[in-house]
Amino acid sequence: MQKVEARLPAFVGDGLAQLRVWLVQNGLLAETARSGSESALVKAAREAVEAAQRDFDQQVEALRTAKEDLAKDYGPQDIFRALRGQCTSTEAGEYTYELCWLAAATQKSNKGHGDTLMGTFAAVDRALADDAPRADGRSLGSGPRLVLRYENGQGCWNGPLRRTDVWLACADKDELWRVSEAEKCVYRMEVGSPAACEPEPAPPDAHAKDEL
Ligand code: MAN
Repeated sequence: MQKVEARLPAFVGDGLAQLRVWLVQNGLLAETARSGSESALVKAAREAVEAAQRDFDQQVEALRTAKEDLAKDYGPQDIFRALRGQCTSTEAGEYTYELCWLAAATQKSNKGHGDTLMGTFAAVDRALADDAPRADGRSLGSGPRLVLRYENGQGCWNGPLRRTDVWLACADKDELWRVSEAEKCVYRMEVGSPAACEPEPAPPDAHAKDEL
């Protein structure tokens, strides 16, 4: 007799459920159908279909997440992709301010009053800075700078949703230099980061994504 293993088909997904169908079909597993109840073969087949559907749904979800990630703006030459998920913070008076790259900006009370969302990452922008140089080097200086826009933060009492502009300057390490609130609930973070030292981006190439 031919060895059973030699005839086994290759199963994908939930191999166990498919193996049971195959065993029943090949007379190796009893199909004990009671009247009115689902036969073993039908049950195994249904379970195999359900398992394959679950696999398929997971793949579709993984594809959706990957596509969403590809469509996200990680800045010129994708410089912020590697920083995603990392945070930097600074203490200032009654608050500690935290910037999480491409995620959230948060104002944390040092007096135990809880956290306030200052905005979540929305876009990479560019704007002109015109700041005086500082002795410690922690200045945006003047010229075009990358600005990360964080929007839709916690509602301001009697006002709009909080939002934060994160101005970037080239520096040796990621450091949140200072935070100001010139207009109520509109914050400005000045941040030094090696990510801002990248050379000027090449003009957008319409075909770049197609070639991936
Ligand atoms: C809190 C902080 C401040 C903000 C006020 C607005 O005190 O988030 O930054 O100006 O709320 O009421």
